[in-house]
Amino acid sequence: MHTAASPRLLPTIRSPREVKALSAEQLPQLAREIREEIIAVTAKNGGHVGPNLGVVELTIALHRVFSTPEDQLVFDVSHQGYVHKLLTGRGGAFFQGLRQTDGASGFLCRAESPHDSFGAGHAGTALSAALGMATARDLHGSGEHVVAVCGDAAFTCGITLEALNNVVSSTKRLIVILNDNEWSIARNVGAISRYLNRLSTSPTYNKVHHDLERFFTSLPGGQEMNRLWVKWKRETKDFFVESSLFEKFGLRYLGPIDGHNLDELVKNLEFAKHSDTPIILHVLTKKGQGFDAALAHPEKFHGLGAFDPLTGESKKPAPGTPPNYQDVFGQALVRFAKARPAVVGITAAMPPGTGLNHLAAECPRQFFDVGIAEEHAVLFAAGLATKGVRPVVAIYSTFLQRAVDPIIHDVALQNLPVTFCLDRAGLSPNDGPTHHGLFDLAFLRSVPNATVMQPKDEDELVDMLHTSLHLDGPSFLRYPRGAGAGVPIKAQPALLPIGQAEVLREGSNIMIWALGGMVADALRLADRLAAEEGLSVGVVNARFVKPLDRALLLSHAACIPLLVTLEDHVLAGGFGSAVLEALQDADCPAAVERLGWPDKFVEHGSSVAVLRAAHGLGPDELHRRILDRWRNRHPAPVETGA
Ligand SMILES: Cc1ncc(C[n+]2csc(CCOP(=O)(O)OP(=O)(O)O)c2C)c(N)n1
Repeated sequence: MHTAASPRLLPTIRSPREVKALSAEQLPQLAREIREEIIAVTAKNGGHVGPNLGVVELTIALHRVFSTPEDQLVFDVSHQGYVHKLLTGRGGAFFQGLRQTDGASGFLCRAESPHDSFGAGHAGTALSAALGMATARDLHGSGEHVVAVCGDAAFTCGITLEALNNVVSSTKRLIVILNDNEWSIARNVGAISRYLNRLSTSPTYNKVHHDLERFFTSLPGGQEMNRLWVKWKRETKDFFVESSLFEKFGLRYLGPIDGHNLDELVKNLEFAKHSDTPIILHVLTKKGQGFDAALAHPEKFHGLGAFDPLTGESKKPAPGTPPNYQDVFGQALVRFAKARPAVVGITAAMPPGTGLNHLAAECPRQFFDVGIAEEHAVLFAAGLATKGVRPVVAIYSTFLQRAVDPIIHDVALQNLPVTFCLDRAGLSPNDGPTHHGLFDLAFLRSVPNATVMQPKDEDELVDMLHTSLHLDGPSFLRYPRGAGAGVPIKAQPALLPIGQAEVLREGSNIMIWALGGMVADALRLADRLAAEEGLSVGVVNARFVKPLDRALLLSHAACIPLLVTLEDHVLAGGFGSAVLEALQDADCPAAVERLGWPDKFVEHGSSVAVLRAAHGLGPDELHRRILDRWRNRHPAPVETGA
């Protein structure tokens, strides 16, 4: 805690210049204040607590040694960028509004600050982007430094390895920080993770290399001696000590480095800054450092909602809150997997987020966590499916964007029975554009053999999962983040007729074809339009985007003056587009009002309701838009005098 004798430092930091001006003795106090601020703000707003508490010293050291925005720091995922924000003029009220409307984004964002050289939210992008920047710098002949900060789980991403394969052929100057805390969201998995663990616990490896390099470069003419030493090391290959994997890719390796020791970090970064070959610094950090609750529960504190800043206890949901879609899905999958051993679940590093943690706990042999490797997850499922296994691949809508090619080329083309469960379809409001799931229909609708569906509630989700496990080809279920509608789950799931919509309410003036959770909105809109305007408004639960219930659609188009489509997806290529195409193909000139997300990236915001209202999809805006369209076509009769 700060005292009268030590005034707070954080409020005085308006740019990295002030970080550089502090004395080394003041830095631990700055680190303490940053941690206090991060805990206070995330306790209120939720966020990525553990990853940020783990990089406090690393980020301070980066800003001591490098000078943004001239130098570029590229953070992988960038969920660990809060410290960087606090040191680059985004503290105070802006940071206190983290992940809220008009507050700081939870990720780096080029539009937010010139210090954010690259925006992100998906994993594994930093090394490729940084390599592009370093190569552009070389082409321009400018001298800035480019530093990629990658977590250990980023190295489970194929893209990171593809970038690594290209480093030495692209540039001589690139600094890579491997921020190794042994955790992805869950514990990191796979052979690379085990390798890093061996590397960081080996007492002989690179301490020797590192000390010698530092010794050489401290001597007059030492750079040349160091160059010869590095050359000799390369030529003798593994003669002296085991050479690291990274050296085989042509990067100089330094480490392991204590990621909470500011002095050690600064010295190593200074050394890296002058390296004449690409270099990787293996920095060991602890997720949640400085907060006991987060240290004790790294998985929970990777990213979470509001919590008690003293105990770390999560705020309890209001009594009566229905279970989350992810848990309903996860528990239903356990039931199906127990009844049918061929059913397996696959996650790309998101066991709790997808609800597959239930399967992991109850049927571990039928559960696979493949790391942050969505493309591999889909191809792996395709291979399993060729041999009679029934894979269920659970990937958030936004992360499935990574796997479009294997969906088309490896699953759909070969018509393999793989079920895809796309959680977070719709908004992820506090996270923002990197995490909203608003594009999946546009890329799935065009895939031959695909069945694409969205349930109106959690009971129908279980029906759809059950139905998908009886299909001969690929199927895709999309459902939103958060709590279900609160309906009971039937003891026996229903097998849904493929391509058949459900008429929930008949109407003669307007028919709203709604998809997923929007069905509940449609029912409320129908009530209000009836009560306030005297209109007869029907509601259809579309259920299937592909195949669409064309017969029902055409029968409505033939006799109902206005059709409305309502979806939690961008309008371009979405459900409403499918409706228009079907009508056009049948030469049916129906009036259709399409309601969905506009053709722009939707920002982060305090809640779904706030963002919906801002983009014309709040209850009042929807009511007005439907009414405007109705009145456009049916103007009120002009009153004439006597
Ligand atoms: C393509 C993609 N898949 C999944 C995620 C979800 N995700 C966010 S952070 C994270 C783990 C990152 O671990 P690491 O890179 O080691 O960083 P740390 O959080 O441990 O600092 C995952 C899986 C993502 N952001 N992007």
